[in-house]
Amino acid sequence: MARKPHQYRFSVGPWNFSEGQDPYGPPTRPAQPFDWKLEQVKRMGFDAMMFHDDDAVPDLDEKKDAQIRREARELKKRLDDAGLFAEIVAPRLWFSPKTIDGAYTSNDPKCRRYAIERSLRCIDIARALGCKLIVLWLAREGTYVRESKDASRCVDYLVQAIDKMLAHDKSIRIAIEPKPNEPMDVAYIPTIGHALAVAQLCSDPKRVGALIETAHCILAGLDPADEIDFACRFGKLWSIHLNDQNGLKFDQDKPFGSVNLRSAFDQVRALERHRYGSRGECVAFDVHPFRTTKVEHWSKHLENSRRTFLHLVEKARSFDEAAAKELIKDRNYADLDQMVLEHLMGV
Ligand code: XUL
Ligand code: MN
Repeated sequence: MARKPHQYRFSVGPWNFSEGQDPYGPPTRPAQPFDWKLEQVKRMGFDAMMFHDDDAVPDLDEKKDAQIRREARELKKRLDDAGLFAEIVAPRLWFSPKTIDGAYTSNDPKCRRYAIERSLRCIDIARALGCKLIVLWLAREGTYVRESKDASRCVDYLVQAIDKMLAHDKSIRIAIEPKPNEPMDVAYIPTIGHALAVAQLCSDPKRVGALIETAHCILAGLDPADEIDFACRFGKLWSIHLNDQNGLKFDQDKPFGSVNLRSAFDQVRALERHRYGSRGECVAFDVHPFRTTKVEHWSKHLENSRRTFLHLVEKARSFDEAAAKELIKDRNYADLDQMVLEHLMGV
């Protein structure tokens, strides 16, 4: 019997309304306050927002715990009033002078301690926001100079940090967002396989899973749809950042499907196969406006990514699985290949 199709919920981060600066030039759009972003998210009809800890409580390193909690509770109220919820909170462990040589894996014990303390405060913020999912993008855990660190010891540092977080709040789950490079030359957790292997060493492996980002998989030379299938097979895909990436260069965060529509279809098909979203998971688009984007088109990349996604959900649901099965039985992959192309072209 066919299963009832489920609805998706969509999430977006304040950083997805970026201003267009790059390493070679200044912003091309004027910075907007958080309330403007909240208004956009509401207007677009998204369901949730993602936060870095300091998106929720700016300059939190300068603030006392009570003030941090108070500001987080005020934000929760604004989200409630807007009919939104916080999907994830992620510690920003790449900005402080204390994370120049890495956060959890810094060679300096004082800096490692800072990274852990900051992560525990991030969990306190998540708690005040009513959010149970902490995301770890391990931006600076890796090397520029191979001989500067011991990669095996760094696994222990990562596990120790995650264990402290798990012990701090028994109700949270942690989703590791792998990325193979940028800002580091070589990162310690480049793929979902690495993330899930680290999860197994933690004190409560059931509470450590993954967040997959399309562009990060492509940068690792991997197929994002296969990464999704792999994580889902372990029941470990707890959030997703759909976007696109044109080959091996800087992290582009292009609109979903903008480079490779077929790969986008395969990613949606993998999500559908595993009923991603039916257990409360959100679909997020970690996309940025092109630098050329005018102020009046500022949210287009998000709305367009969702449009493409929803069209591809229809394409996945209307794909002739029985015909595909016959072709597979006959090892006629040539016609299977063409069938996919014609389905996407609508011919
Ligand atoms: C970096 C990236 C981050 C994380 C959140 O490439 O994707 O925005 O998603 O920290
Ligand atoms: Mn991301």
